[in-house]
Amino acid sequence: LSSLALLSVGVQAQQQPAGDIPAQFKLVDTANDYIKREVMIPMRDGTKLYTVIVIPRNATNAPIVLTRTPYNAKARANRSDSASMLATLPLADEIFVKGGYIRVYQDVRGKYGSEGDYVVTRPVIGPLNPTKVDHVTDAYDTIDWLVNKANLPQSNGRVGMIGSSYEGFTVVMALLAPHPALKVAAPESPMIDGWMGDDWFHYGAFRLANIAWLGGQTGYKGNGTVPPTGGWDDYDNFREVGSAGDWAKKSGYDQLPYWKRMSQHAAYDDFWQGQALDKLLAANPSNVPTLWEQGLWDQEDMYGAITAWEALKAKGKAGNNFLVMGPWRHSQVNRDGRSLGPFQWDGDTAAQFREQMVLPLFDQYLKDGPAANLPQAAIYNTGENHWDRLANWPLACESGCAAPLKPIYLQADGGLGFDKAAAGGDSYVSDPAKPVPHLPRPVNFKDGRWGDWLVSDQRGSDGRPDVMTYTTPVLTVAMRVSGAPIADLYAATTGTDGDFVVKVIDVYPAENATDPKMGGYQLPISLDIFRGRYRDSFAQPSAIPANKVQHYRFRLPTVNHVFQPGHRVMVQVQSSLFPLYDRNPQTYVPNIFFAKPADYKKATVTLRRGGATPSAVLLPVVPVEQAQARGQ
Ligand code: PG9
Repeated sequence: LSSLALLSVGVQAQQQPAGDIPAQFKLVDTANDYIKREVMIPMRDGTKLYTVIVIPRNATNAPIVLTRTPYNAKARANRSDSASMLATLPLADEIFVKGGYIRVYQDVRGKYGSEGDYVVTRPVIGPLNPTKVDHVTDAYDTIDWLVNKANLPQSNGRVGMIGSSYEGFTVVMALLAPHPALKVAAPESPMIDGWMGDDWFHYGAFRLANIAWLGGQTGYKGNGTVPPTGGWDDYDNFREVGSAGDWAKKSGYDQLPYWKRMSQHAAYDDFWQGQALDKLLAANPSNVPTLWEQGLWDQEDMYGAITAWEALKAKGKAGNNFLVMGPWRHSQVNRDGRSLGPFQWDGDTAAQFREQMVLPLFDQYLKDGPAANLPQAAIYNTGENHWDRLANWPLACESGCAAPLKPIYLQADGGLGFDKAAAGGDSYVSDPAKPVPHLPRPVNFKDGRWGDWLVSDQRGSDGRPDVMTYTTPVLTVAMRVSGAPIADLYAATTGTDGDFVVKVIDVYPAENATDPKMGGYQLPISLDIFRGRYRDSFAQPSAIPANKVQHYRFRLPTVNHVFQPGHRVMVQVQSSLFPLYDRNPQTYVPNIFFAKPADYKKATVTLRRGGATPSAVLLPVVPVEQAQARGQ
């Protein structure tokens, strides 16, 4: 028989199957070094929340680490399909897996596998939440279920919570009335105040960059798509459409309830104040040992962790609240922390955080491990490239610190210095038709530059006629800044509204033989935007009187930096940062979300220098040797 004939005999001899997909196919998982359970945990109102519990196979008396997420618990607990718990869970969980912890991820109510209604960063029960449930009760009920031996016999009855951003927000919520079994917490870049400086606004300027999140997150219960923005350059896409409200209408976002709520609350009214978690924490300070983490260049939640930590410190809770600020973008703390943009750090700083700070604290409180001995604050020194362990933080501030803030003044001819200058002014035309881009164009929010944009070289905007640049001479000795700078501007405008962006920049020496492209790099160490209508009150905006000098004072993000000899200090001031922030029409309108095309007008802005109106940035300057003594 030929081989072909043999083949056909074989085929005839076999029974033709009905199909190759069996009715049931279950992988045998006895080889796994873990057990994965998917359970629906009932809340006090009967709603059941989808929860993934990953247990080391032979665990007994193991502590639990819980994350409550709006980002798909099933996917969060599945980095890869593997028989190994280490490979199954995300990178940041490796410390817990090696430590024998039980790891739990839960979908918040209304998202992915969980029942109930989803409300964006659901406020606490009260005027903003008429239901009987919130993240405080849901965390409590979840922990109550988890520590019940009948539900999870392998646990030791102790729980820690951890999570970044929205997942950090749910950690903080749990702290407002913590379950007694919640023994330790680590909110990482938590969303604390969506208006002041976290995701939605910064001092009233609306963040267009975050808008797509709403579509994906609240358009659908599960995975969703975001509408296309148009061409590659989001600068053009958003500019052509007009106001943020026009953009919402064009993309259909005006159907989304949270968009409607947010756009009706453009000012810092009860809606935002009632949700501000630093205020709620101050009113309900917890005794749960808490490690607050914030990236020094966090492009999404730059405000919350440090503000919450400060609120608790002011309530006398510094003893069990620890602050860590690393050289990280948003949530980088859960990834690789060796570099940010072109800047290389001393090893994997994110792994150092997880292994040397989070794990010891969790082990101490969840496993009776040795004392973690964390300092009050561990802040990365971004000029000297090492961690500073600080017994007291900040080193300089307006009052009550070892050192006061020191004004560095805008001077004539683009100068900057500690001496008050003669009276004068610098004018520029801010044109909403040509706003200053936050990154060199084309800017696409998904072009991979978003995460690092806060360390981007500011030569991209330096030299524009609508960007005022002030620089010190080359430093001959090192200058250290440790704390939060304050922008302190006096300015007049021909408009009746306007924004102010202030950047504190470290200018690198012009020549760098080892890495030539870093020669002259303008590294922003701290920058923020302020919407002028809120200069007197965040809750009650008011028109700016045209051509009258006004005072604009706002706190900038915290720094711990050394300007090295050979470097220069630079301050840049401008009136837009687009498309990250929506454009101020520069004509006072009741609500900028709904500004009309005719409202967008050029304005001439004059920054005052010296005399009775000495524009400055108040810098937290501390002696280098003092900081070194404290740091080591
Ligand atoms: N920054 C994201 C976010 C948090 C809260 C509200 C909206 C967005 C996040 O990374 O989760």
